[in-house]
Amino acid sequence: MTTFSGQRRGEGLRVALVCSRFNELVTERLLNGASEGLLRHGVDEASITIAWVPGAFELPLVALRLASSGEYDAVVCLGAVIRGATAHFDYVAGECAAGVQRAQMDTGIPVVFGVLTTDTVDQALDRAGGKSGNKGFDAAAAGIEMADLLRQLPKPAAGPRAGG
Ligand code: INI
Repeated sequence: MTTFSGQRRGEGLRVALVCSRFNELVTERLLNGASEGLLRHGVDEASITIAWVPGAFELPLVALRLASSGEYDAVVCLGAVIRGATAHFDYVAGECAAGVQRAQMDTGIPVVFGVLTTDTVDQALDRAGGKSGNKGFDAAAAGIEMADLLRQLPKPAAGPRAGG
């Protein structure tokens, strides 16, 4: 029997954080949590890149560019889509999630969905370093775990669609 299990070993990994400015009060806290998560798990500060985008809708394009550059082992998307603030919550959240998933499937590089989707600002703040932890930290840990797992798995036989 063979078992593959990614560990939270960040040593030697290069990680890009893509952060949305929309709802910046929340997203800067997610970014701080994600940075702390990377450093805590051994990622070198010099190996962390941060890119800002206007809103969650723009996260997938930039994540795709970074993931396909060959310069990163994982990309972590950070954003906050808050229902109370917009009539087009479902479009922004849905397209963001679909685009993030597509970016990782098209490149074979882990692209993590560290995007809060909540009804209120308070719920978002709870998950951005408040009483429900920091989902940015968790997203960073997921990126490290996935990058480590992919290091262990057999290489794809052909083409980027087969997973890098
Ligand atoms: N972007 C967010 O990241 N969160 C939101 O809650 C949000 N709302 O409420 O509209 C939001 N809208 C902007 C969107 O992501 C794009 O930046 C904009 O539509 C331009 O393409």
